[in-house]
Amino acid sequence: MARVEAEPYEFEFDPQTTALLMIDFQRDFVYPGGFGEALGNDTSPLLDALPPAERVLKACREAGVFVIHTREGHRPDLSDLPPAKKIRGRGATTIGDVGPMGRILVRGELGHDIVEEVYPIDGEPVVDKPGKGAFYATDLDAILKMKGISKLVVCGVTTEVCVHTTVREANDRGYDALVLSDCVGSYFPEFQRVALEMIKAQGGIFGWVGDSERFMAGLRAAVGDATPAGAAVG
Ligand code: TIU
Repeated sequence: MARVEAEPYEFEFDPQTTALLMIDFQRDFVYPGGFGEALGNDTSPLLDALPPAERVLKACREAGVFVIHTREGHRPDLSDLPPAKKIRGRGATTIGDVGPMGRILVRGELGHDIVEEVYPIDGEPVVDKPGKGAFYATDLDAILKMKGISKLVVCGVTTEVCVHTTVREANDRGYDALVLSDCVGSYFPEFQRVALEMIKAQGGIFGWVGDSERFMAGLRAAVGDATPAGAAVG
């Protein structure tokens, strides 16, 4: 059993029944030219979450922790895009329109795909989701159940939107989630702070908050430092 210092209290997990959930690290959110910028945001704060998330991803791969990625986006014919989502914001450029990285938030386009720093490797499922939450209209719950997963460690963007929605959905389905504060990013510093406060308030009303260093220290203590890079444990 691994133990991680976290708030509101220690997060305990068995690496064999825990998944690392990498939420929506897509060019459309992280880089200029995508959906994030089309909504009027400066995307640069999201880049700060990438280096620690990359370190956590590497540590989990080396420890044999199951890794799963998500992407928010829609079918090229936009048949799964609610009209309300298409027109929300009254922007000049909206989902499905052509941007500098292809059609915005459309599956198969460059901007929709995951940034290279945390790109999935073989054996790591990628869940394509039409909504903010990763459980809505996806097979994420089925995959986690098949793998016997009961705990989630969460990285991704953005903190108060897709990360929050997914952690709330996970909580209602009986999963324990640890959100790593330096591995999640928001366009708004105030939302980043408050979103993390909300998760851990009221005794951890829908999860735990830790950080990459404390998580990796707990993981190392549980699986040992001797694990050769790339080797699966157990
Ligand atoms: N706009 C914003 O903050 N986020 C999203 O639209 N999607 C995700 O958070 N992935």
